[in-house]
Amino acid sequence: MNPKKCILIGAPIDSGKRRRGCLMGPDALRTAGLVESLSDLGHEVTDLGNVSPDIPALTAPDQKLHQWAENIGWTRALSDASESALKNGLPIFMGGDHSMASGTVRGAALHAQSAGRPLFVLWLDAHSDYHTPQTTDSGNLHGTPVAYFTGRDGFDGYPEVTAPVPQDNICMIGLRSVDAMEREALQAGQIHCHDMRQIDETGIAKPLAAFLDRVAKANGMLHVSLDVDFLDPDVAPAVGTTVPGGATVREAHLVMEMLHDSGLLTSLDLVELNPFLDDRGKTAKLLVDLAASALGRRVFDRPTRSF
Ligand code: 4U7
Ligand code: MN
Ligand code: MN
Ligand code: MN
Repeated sequence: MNPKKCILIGAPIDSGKRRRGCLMGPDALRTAGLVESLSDLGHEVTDLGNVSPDIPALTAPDQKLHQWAENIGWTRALSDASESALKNGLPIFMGGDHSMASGTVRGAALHAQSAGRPLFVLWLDAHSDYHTPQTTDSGNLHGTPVAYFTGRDGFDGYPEVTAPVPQDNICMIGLRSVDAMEREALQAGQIHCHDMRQIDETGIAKPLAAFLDRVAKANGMLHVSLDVDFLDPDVAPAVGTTVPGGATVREAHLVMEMLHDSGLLTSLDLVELNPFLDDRGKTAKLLVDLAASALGRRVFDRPTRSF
């Protein structure tokens, strides 16, 4: 075991969409035992408490955009928190809806840039979150973080993206709800997209192993953003945007176990948990177990002997 300094940061952001409840996510993850589960593995764990943003006095460029100023405030605050936590350890951001990744990834990219290393992003999600403020129909900004941190246009008023994540450094796994405008942009670009059909056909290990190989060869840093709706709603009901046909419990654990074995993980988001919709804490507990797998929980050391 290689003990890490895990830095837990609460991000009770609820402004990325209209349905409320993600603000309770950090406390649900605490209640489900995130600190204890990671300490039990031998890590040094610090909970820094919740970030609280300054909200600028700004109006949205378009009325459809929900809570534009709040999202900008959160992006700035979480970017700063991410950049500074990465100097001291492995930040784990407890969300909060997915608009928080605009901040966490921006900060990680700035840190990587000053460390002289490339940043890679693993996006585990039913959705690609690749809308710009112009292409979104819902106006919900939790559908836009990937467009923001790759440097797409339309985010005037947001902190400038001086270290955009190169599209080729991003791998999305779990996709099964991609809007027409997102698909068009993804198909014209370089982001590695693996939909659930491909996971059915090849298994989840294959595309992940190929991506991790690339991260290792580039001496990259690796930010992982885990959206609850990556998982099948039967096993993870506590999310507003359920899409049937998601990852199984074992597929998700295998991803986390492979991340641990790779030694490449440098920051992690746990996002979109809406405890208001949970079933006796089962989704919160699953997220805690997944984080534990990513930080080294295992049944046996591999390879196991044959019985
Ligand atoms: B999440 C959606 F239309 N694409 O833009 C949109 F399907 O962070 C969903 O992945 C976005 O949960 C989902 O509103 C954002 C919709
Ligand atoms: Mn998402
Ligand atoms: Mn999603
Ligand atoms: Mn690929």
